Amino acid sequence: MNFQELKSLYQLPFFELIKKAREVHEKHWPENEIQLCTLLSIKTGGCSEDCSYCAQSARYKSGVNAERLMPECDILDRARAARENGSTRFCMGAAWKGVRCGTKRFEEVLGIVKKVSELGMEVCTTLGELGPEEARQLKDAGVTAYNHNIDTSPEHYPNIVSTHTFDDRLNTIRNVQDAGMSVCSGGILGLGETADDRLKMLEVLSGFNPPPESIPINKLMPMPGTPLEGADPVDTFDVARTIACARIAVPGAKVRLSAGRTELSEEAQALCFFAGANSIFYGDKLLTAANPQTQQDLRLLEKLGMKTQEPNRELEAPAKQPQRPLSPAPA
Ligand code: SAM
Ligand code: DTB
Ligand code: SF4
Repeated sequence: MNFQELKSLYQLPFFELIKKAREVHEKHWPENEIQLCTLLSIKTGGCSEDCSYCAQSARYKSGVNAERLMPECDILDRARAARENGSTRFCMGAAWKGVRCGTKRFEEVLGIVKKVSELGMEVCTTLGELGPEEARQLKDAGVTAYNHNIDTSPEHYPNIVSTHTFDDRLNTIRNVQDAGMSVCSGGILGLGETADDRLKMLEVLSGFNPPPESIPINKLMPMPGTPLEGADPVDTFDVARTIACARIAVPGAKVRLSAGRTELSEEAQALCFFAGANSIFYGDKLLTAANPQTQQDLRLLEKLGMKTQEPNRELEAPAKQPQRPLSPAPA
């Protein structure tokens, strides 16, 4: 879906936009289900990159200390606990610029992925940049989806990060797709971007071929010590509008209402679900930041009469579609 189409949607009166998104949602996702994903930071802090929203960058005094890769047995304990709590997807995040074949840490991660994948949940990793061979090896080890966010528009990206480029992000995403993993890619609202930046981000995401399997929409959690600690909060209606546009632009994707739910009321979250979000991070902690308590989330889903989704153990990457470019051709 191109920028102009997205802009016409975004500018509709709120209820018209939500109504359109709901129609798409009910057609593609009639089950009234929410996917529960558990996140675990397997390697926290000390990252070489300068993403200005991130508490894990070594450049900012955020109070998050650099840690080593968690031991495999501890990660497996957390993965088992996530499964027992009803999570159907386990996502392991590492504060690295990227990973390289043949290094000790990559071999360790491959071993961890193999074990976690035996538990029967969808296995997602987010480890930074990947080349083609790293992507193949992760896929062979059992990764079903790889999270790599484009975060904002190509134009705004250099204002947020200087240590890698938007094209670097797209290259990794291409390598993930070529290896046959599903792509989980989305962004953050609240980085000082305009509404147009959000729509340009969605234009890029909707141009992926195959389309992203999931689209996380994060609301910036302003982390003390980061350049964005004082950023203005995003209006809830803008969050809902962005989710609605994502739902319409990529109907088959899980749209994940991701970071920032602690700052959204139950009513605001219900609005986001109605607008097309059908997945959440579940568990008291994201990577370093807080998330709603699990009991609170279960109560909310019960109040809304929503079911939790069964795991898709055979998760296949969405099929490639004929003749669609990775990113849209310039107008
Ligand atoms: N290092 C890897 C990378 O950059 O892809 C993986 C971890 S990184 C923390 C994953 C994503 O978390 C980022 O792309 C960003 O979208 C999101 N994120 C990080 N800090 C955030 C914050 N303070 N508020 C909202 N989202 C955040
Ligand atoms: C995503 O889009 N959001 C998650 C996950 N992918 C890895 C991370 C959110 C991080 C929030 C800030 C923190 O916990 O430090
Ligand atoms: Fe590092 Fe990822 Fe944080 Fe950027 S978002 S500083 S790459 S952990």
